[in-house]
Amino acid sequence: MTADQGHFLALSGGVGGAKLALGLSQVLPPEALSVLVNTGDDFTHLGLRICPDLDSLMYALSFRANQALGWGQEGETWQFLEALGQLGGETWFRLGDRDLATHIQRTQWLASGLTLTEVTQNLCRNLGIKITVLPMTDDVVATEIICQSGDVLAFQHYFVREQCQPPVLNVQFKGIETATLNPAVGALLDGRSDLTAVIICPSNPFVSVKPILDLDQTAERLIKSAAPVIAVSPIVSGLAIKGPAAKMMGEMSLPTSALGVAEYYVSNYPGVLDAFVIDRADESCREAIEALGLQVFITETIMQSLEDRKRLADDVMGFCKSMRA
Ligand code: FO1
Repeated sequence: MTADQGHFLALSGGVGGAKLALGLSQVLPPEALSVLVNTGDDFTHLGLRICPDLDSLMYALSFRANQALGWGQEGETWQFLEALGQLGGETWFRLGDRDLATHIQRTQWLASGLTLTEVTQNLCRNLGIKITVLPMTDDVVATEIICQSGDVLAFQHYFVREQCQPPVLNVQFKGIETATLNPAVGALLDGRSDLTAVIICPSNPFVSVKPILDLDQTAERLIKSAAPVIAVSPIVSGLAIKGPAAKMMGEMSLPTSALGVAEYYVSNYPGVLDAFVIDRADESCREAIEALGLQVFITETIMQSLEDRKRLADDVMGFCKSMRA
């Protein structure tokens, strides 16, 4: 892609989103890509401000991500955690020695008065990341799980400490009513720059993408923006989502198929999406998704290697070119 192709904004959360964001960072010049990241999973633990989706993305972009775990850093050691356990500290949320440096440095910069955006810029610069990584807001938005028992759990307490065991009634994003969308993104979406397209990465539509779309009129800004919006399905029907997320989505009768995700976006955010990317395994859903008014693109969407990430990113660039203006 040449430098005159304008600017791309990717919306991302979790590991799936980070994979495509890495691919995009490899096929676009750094000044052509910004990634807007969910911060609803963030929480304060042991006095440290933890931002899992920002960290998954930064570690992916700087080739430090722990591929096996899906979070934290490659080649991690656990001396701190072991010592903490011996002192009777909480070890359910596993903090590796390298990962711990991120949380300590971020917490220190926040305490000195920097915004989360400024902290993220500093961390990215020191990690050698050249694209723009933006927290969705500098305010605090906390994803909370409302259990069928009536208990309300912080996301990490539900997802990691309780391992998604408590049956879920609903999810709420505390603070979202008053939080402000990152101003840098407001400029991109409100037409004050050459935004070519918005790419919704293959992240959990409910837990990772919904907080971003619900924040400060972001969905409305996307509709008003001239830039087309394309989403990559996070679910390949052939590979139903595994583990705790599947249980949670099942309990909330949320979609666990590519078609279901398309229906979720169109019914909850009418007018936001222009196109939807599905895997070849879901080719049979093409007509049903087109009937929702979406342009459908089909390719390999499963990303295991760096080559896969780059290829999908390249395909998405091609799709952006051919999307109806
Ligand atoms: N996920 C786990 O399942 N167990 C953990 O012990 C764990 C620790 C952890 C530490 C730092 C970090 O940035 C992420 C961590 N995660 C852990 C993953 C995290 O809960 C999820 O990646 C996101 O919240 C889901 O988007």
